[in-house]
Amino acid sequence: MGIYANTNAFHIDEQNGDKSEPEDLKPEHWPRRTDTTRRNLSLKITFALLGICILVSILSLVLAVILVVQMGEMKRSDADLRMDLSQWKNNVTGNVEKATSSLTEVQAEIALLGELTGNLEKAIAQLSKLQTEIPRQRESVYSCPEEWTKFKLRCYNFSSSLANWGEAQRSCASADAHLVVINNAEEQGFLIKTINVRRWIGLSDSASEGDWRWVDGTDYNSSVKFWYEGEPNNSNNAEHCGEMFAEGRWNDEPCGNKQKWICEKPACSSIRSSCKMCNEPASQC
Ligand code: 2F8
Ligand code: CA
Repeated sequence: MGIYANTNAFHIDEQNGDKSEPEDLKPEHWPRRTDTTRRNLSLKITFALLGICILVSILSLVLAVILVVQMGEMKRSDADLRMDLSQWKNNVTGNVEKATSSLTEVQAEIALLGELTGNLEKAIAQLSKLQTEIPRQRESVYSCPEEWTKFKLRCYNFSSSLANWGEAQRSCASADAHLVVINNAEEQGFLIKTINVRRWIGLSDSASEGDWRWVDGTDYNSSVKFWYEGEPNNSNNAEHCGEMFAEGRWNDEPCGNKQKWICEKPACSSIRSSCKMCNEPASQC
């Protein structure tokens, strides 16, 4: 301001036509004027520097505060992260331990299951054996009286005397039996192997010609038949009783003929009481 003021003063003087220099610009005043200017400049620079220093200090302080705050936050975040990591580690460790424990349990269960499967297989094998053994054992506990032959669970008697069909049937009945009733091929096979002469069997159509009936009520129509070829032929309209030829097949024959016969009755169990069925004394059941 002082410099410009002085310059203005110089111009004013010039306008006024006064060509003389201002007093303070005269050489004798030069040193004094330079010192002031310098002092002013120094002061300005000093103030400027001071301002800059203050500004820098404030900025530094602000930056320091920000840094401190941020470091604090970072420290907190770091602590939080460490805590989270620690918890996560604990969780993972816990889960791994649980999984390991579960795996061990499952492995033990698998081993047990394997053992049980083995035992079950053994039991099934034993059961299978028993299934084949039971019928044999069951059959072994059934027995027949003397002079009777056992086949499956039945007893058979092959007479040595001769009689007509009616007498033969009554003879069987006196021994709690009946003339043989043939129910299947196995039984037929057994009889064929046993006999060597013709014998009466428990079949007749005495009540009505052609209406064949088994003595125990077994249904004739639905059961197996082993008639000889061309039989029954009711030869001479006089054949109403069934016989078994020596070779095994059946024939109708006059009921009055005298010949051997076959009786049949159930076998008796030595375990379960079948006295009524077998009609034997209790002591023998
Ligand atoms: O004993 C009667 C019997 O005689 C013959 O068989 C041996 C007859 N067979 C034929 O005629 C083919 C039976 O029908 C008859 O019952
Ligand atoms: Ca005949």
